[in-house]
This record gives sequence, C-alpha cells and structure tokens, in this order.
Amino acid sequence: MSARVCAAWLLAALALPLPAFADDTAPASQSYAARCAACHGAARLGGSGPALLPGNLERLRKDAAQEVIANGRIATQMPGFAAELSVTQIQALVDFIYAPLASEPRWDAVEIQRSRLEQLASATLSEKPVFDADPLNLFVVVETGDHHATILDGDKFEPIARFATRYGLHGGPKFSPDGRYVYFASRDGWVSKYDIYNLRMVAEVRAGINTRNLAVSSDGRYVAVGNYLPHTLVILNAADLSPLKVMAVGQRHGKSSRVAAVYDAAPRRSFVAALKDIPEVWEIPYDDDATPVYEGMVHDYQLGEGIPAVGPFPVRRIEVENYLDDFFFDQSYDNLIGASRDAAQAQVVNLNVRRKIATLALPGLPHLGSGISWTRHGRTVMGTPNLKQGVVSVIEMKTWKPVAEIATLGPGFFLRGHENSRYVWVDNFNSKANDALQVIDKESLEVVATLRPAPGKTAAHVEFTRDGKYALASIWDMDGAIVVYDAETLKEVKRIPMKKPSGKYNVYNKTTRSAGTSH
Ligand code: DHE
Repeated sequence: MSARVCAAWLLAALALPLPAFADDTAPASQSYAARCAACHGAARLGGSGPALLPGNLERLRKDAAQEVIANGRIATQMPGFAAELSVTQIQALVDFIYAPLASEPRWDAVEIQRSRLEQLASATLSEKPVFDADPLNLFVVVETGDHHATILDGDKFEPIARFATRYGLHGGPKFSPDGRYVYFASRDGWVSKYDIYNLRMVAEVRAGINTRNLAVSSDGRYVAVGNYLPHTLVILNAADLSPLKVMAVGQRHGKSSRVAAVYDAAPRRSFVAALKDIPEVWEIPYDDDATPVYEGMVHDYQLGEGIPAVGPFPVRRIEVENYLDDFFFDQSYDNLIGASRDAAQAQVVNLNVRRKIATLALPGLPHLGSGISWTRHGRTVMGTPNLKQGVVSVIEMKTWKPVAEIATLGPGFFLRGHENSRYVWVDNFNSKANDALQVIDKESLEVVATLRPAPGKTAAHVEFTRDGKYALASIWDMDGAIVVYDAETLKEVKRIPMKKPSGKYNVYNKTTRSAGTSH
C-alpha cells in the first residue's frame, strides 16, 4: 500500500476529509489512488468495495456514478467526496473507472488451485469438540473491526476462541450440516474453512477476485461461491477447498453476468443462484444422478492439469422478468422471493414451474436476504425490512398479499426472530435512529419496545440462542459489544466486549434452517 493510500485509509477511518486537490488537471488516476484504491483495490479489482470496471458498472449510468462519488451510496460503506473533489475531478474519475483495463484479469481453476492453503492434515484433528460446551449452541461472531471471529458459548455467553480472519468478510458464514465446520467468504474472494471442534483454521482458497457470497450443500460435500469478478460460479470440494468446477456465468450464447447471490436449497438438493446482469435464476443440483432431469450444461472454465472434474453440476435456467439482486426462499423451497435494486416490486418465482407466479408490492428496496417468516393466526407470513424506508413489510405467503407495513424509526438491514419467541427484532441501521432496535409482536404486528443498548452507537443484527430464550444484538463499534437480552422480558442479561461485531450466527438455528434467520 502506498503512503498516500495509507494516509487516505487512515483519514477515512478517522472520518477526516482529505485535503482537496488544488489542480483540476491532475490525472484521475491520482484521485483514484488517494480516495478509492484503499477499498476498491489499486488495480480496480475490488477489495472491501466492489471492482470498478466497465462490466461491473454496466447497470449504473455515468451520471448516477457521479452522484454516488459525490454523495455516497445508501446502505453501503461508500462515503461521498463532494467536499473534497470538484465536479471536473469527479467527472474525470467516472471516465477513469469506466475505461477498460489494459488486460482482463484471469481467475480460473488454475489460479484458484494455486492460491489454496491447507493448514493442517485432517488426520491430526480430533473428531470431538476440544472444549466443554454444547457444540450446537455456539455462536460464530464476525468482528469486522479488527478482522477476527469469536466462537462464543451460547449457554454461558463466554468466548471459547478468537482468531484472525481474512480482510473484509461479508455475508453470513455457512456451516457444514453437522455444525463442525464453518466457511467464511471475504469480499475479495477468500474462502476460509475453520474446524470448530478443534478451534483451528484448516484450509483457505481464493475463489474469485470479487466475491458475493458462498453456500454449503446440505450433504456437506460442496461449497458454491458466487463471484462478481470474474463472472463465475465456483464449486469447491468442501473437504479441502480444491476447485471442482468453475462455471462461466452468462447467457447460452450471449453476455456474461455477475452472480448476485447463491444459496443452498436443501430440500431440493441444489444450489440456487440469482444473476445480476441477465434476468435469469440458475438452479444447480448437486446429487450425482441429477444430470438427466436437467438441461443446459455450461462449459468448464479450462480445468487445470491434475484437477479432477467431478460433477457435473448441470444448470437449470429460469428466465425472470427483472434482474435479481437478492432473494430468499419460502420454507418449502418451492418458491423464491427476489428483489431488484431498481424496481419497486419483488417477484415470486416458482422453481418447479420455472416462472414468476406473483408480484409483490414492496417499497423502499427490501433487503430480502434478511427476510424471515413466522406463523401468524395460523398462517405463514414473511417479513422484510427495507433499505430506503423505515418500514417492515409483512406479506401473507399463500396469497402473496400484503398484510401490513409496520412503521419503524428508519430503514433497517436485518429482521430476526425464532420459532419459540413471540417477537421479531429489527434495526434502524440507515437512519439517525441507528442506535435503536425495535421489537415487534408477531401476532399484533405492533412495535412493543424500542431498545437503545448503547445510545449514539449503531445497534443491529439480532440472532437467538438455539432455544429462542435469548436474543443477541451487536453494537457496531470498535469499542462495541454483543448485548444479550432475555427474549421474553427484553431485559439485558450480559454484555460481552467485541470489536465491531457485524453479525453472529448460531450453529443450531443455521443448520436446522430456523424460519427466524437467514440460511
Ligand atoms: Fe450485506 C449478508 C448484500 C451491504 C452486512 N448482504 C448479505 C447477503 C447479501 C448482501 C446478498 C447474503 C449473503 C449470505 O449471507 O450468504 N450487503 C448486500 C448488498 O447488496 C449491500 C447493500 C451492498 C454491498 O456493499 O454489497 C450490502 N452488508 C452491507 C453492509 O454495508 C453491511 C451492513 C456491512 C458490511 O459488512 O459490509 C452488510 N450483509 C451484512 C451481514 C450479512 C450480510 C452482517 C449476514 C447477515 C446474516 O445474518 O446472514
């Protein structure tokens, strides 16, 4: 990292403005190196921020890009630079990031295989937990403040281990079906496999240059990684993270696409991926005998010498009406509910009949990866917060009709509940009231409490213990904490100091696909 970039990072971290360049004719590459490189990568290949390359920016008009550089982007870490850069400098920066690179970066099976780090032979590891705590009631806490993760005992609320992670983890870590292993993805493509029983990192691989998220198959055999850059969907062997298949993502004979998100659809024994640049959803069955039922094989990205091509992981394409940026499944996994960043509606796509079956009027950009469902008056409803409006939308899942729009203090990121709790919890992340968590009664749909665990500091992301008796919330601060609440009385019972704990993930709730959390 250059001294200038270092300085930019430090000043950004301290929230101090960089001094403006006096000279409007200074090259845009100079502004880029000072303001953008720390997050978007020196070569624009992405880091904690997305890659800034023409293909990745295709859906963003140049005038919109100018607006984002000037004023920042809601619901992301992107700050505005209007106070530091002139209009001319911002325009030059836009031209710079929309210009193609001198050569296309490659990251295929050979590069993936070369990046692989196996840290311990499995023979040296114990088959039982080396600690005395319920292995299914552990939480994995991701602390983005100093890029660490903590394994937390979910009964005593005491840390069992803390270890360094890759820079810029994003999305929920995913567990093997027995809960022994947890897999993390970083925005810059690193996939790490950690053995919870032995409290050790066991393997790592860089599966992409800019990665969206990962999913673990319900049989524990495969990890699917969705990438923004390159436009690939990578299947890894979950045992050692070696690449098994690298799929070029795109239309049959046409343009390629970033992967918006990939999830495991356990009852269907398939991965399901939403594509960001073409209106298609892909279903990829992973059973060995899946081939005959499905159509449309995609080609392998030249598999390197000595890398076995198992699979075949055939692709079933489902055409949808709009690009999907995010989605979640109903509990049957027959339907997915998908949202597009620039549309006021969401689509319900039935994976069996392979078409849209309903349209949902959801205002304010639902954060569907955060959608959950619960039973209300004997019927299943789904709820989702919205990234642009202070409202939780509740929809009946049989008729797909809106039930309520619950007003909250501001737009939120995460909605969480548990089968054994009568409440769901939502944050107000993107608002002035971001220090407030609101508790909503599942039956009356009334906000019954507003809690401020650390006034003035962002409070977000709730996850329950396996029995649903306690709700754990994060204080998003370097001097932050996990705050444990009694989920019935809503009283605080414990506070565990943490470095900006972005999220926490309960082994039991995740591996049993609780309706109250993400999977
Ligand atoms: Fe996330 C999960 C998309 C910005 C923290 N976020 C996810 C997932 C998606 C997603 C698709 C589900 C992946 C999974 O778990 O497998 N997030 C997006 C965006 O499109 C958005 C708005 C812009 C972007 O920068 O990509 C975005 N997300 C953020 C943030 O700014 C947050 C608040 C801070 C950060 O770490 O970057 C953030 N996202 C999270 C967290 C999860 C997540 C903590 C896991 C939630 C869970 O309980 O599973």
